[in-house]
Amino acid sequence: SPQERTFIMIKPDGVHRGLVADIIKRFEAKGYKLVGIKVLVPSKDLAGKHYAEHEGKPFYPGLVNFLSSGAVVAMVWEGKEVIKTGRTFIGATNPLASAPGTIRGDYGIDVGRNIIHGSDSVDSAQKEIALWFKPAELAEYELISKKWVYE
Ligand code: DAT
Ligand code: MG
Repeated sequence: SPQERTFIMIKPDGVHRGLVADIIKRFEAKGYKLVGIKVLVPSKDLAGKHYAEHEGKPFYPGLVNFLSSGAVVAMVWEGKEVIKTGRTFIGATNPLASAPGTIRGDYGIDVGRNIIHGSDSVDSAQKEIALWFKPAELAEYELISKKWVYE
């Protein structure tokens, strides 16, 4: 769809390493619109729900513990193909396999410290946005730059 939304989250390692501004800058500079943002320490319950698709895998408990171990920056970004572009910005799950220029490729080494999460489909984006944000926390507005980004 022309104006889809994705859920992007800077994990505790990304916050501690001071990468928040760099990550936001990439989405902002591309032309995408920020419609929701907040900083929080996720509960284990919230972290577990977020990663429910991985329940039962050996890395799941550590993953949930890690996500709830510190502050995260949860965001919703909007724009044309933002789900796919967000995943491209982020890079491969394993930072050592991520191309330079991607967020994980530029800043990460171990898979359990891969800095950032991004929705991987329209379906997961809808579920994740609903899990992390109330509708009233998402801003409805039009960027003045819209006509200079889209033709
Ligand atoms: P992604 O975050 O690229 O969507 P995913 O959904 O497959 O990757 O996994 C979610 C997170 O779980 C991932 O960001 C890091 C962790 N993870 C995935 N595979 C792992 C593995 N083999 N060992 C340890 N952690 C892993
Ligand atoms: Mg995933």
